[in-house]
Amino acid sequence: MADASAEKKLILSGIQPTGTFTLGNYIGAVRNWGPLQDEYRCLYFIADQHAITVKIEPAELRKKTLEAYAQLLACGIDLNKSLVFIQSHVPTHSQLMWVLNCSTQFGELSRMTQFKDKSRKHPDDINAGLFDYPVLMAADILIYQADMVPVGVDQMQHLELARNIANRFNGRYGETLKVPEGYIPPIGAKVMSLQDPTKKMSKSDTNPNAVILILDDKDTIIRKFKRAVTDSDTEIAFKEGKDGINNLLTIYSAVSGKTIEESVKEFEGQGYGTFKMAVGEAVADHLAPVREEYARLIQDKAYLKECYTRCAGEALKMSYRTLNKVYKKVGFVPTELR
Ligand code: ATP
Ligand code: LTN
Repeated sequence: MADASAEKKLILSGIQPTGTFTLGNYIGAVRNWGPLQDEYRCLYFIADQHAITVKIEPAELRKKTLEAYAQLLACGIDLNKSLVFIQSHVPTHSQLMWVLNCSTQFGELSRMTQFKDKSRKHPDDINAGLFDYPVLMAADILIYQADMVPVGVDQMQHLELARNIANRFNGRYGETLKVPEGYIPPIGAKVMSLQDPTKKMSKSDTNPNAVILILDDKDTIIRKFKRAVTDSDTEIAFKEGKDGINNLLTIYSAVSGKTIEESVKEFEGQGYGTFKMAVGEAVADHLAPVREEYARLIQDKAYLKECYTRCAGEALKMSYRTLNKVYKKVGFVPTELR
């Protein structure tokens, strides 16, 4: 990690290893993480502990965790500048979580949209982890005294909760935890499903045509865009009621670096077919280097291990500063063991 980092503000974010990253994860979150590395001190991690709140086979979780780690690096995160680690390798997150649980109300957790959605999706397994998920997320953030958390719009409610927990803890025990800010990208904070553009594009969607994966090949990407659900109109415009076209314009603008207005102008008077093809081409070309870099990295398990081990060691050291402070504030008897 770069030295002058002591004065730099700290950025932290995580992603669950629940599958190959989607274009939504990429545009809404991960691709923004790389460019932040020069200005901020950055910590990114694979949230494997969050991933077990829904059923996942152990062998699959192990495999997906390593794949997610390699995908993060392939998306432009540089280990000379940032720490990238696996959540379960840094036990202090869950230690802090216990304390924070006691500053969190049952009522506020009951109101979390993601909890309600996931409970509806998995009615046979509404486990306590699913309910408590946002408190672990708060601990992930607060344990490093993070200044800013870059996430997609769907995570803002959890971030707001983390801020409330920090404020409540500080109110009760005195200034201890930094209250973090969210960082939402200007374009693409919520990329929608290609099959139902009123729903967010999600890794765990069971319809493969709804989701572009960052490792999809060019033909697959173009095929999925060709099938994207739009509307019965013919105008390429960014307007209320045109969810499918709005989503495609957002995606196109995000990968081409153009504004929505510039994109609308570019396709003025053209048919949906041509437009969809152009979006598919632009996305495939944009993702090609990520795919190549991933293919190289995933072969080198020894390198990946060296990276996640070193980074977790550094993260653990950093996190103890907050954990020790918190333990002292709440009145736990000090020990030489940490
Ligand atoms: P799952 O389907 O397993 O819940 P997910 O696709 O929602 O997964 P997460 O691991 O929960 O992905 O999210 C990782 C990051 O990607 C978060 O910052 C989240 O806000 C962002 N993100 C997820 N989906 C989208 C989307 N469709 N558009 C923009 N950002 C997104
Ligand atoms: N809950 C997030 C993943 C996540 C996270 C975090 C994001 C876990 N811990 C801390 C930001 C900061 C999600 O589902 N996207």
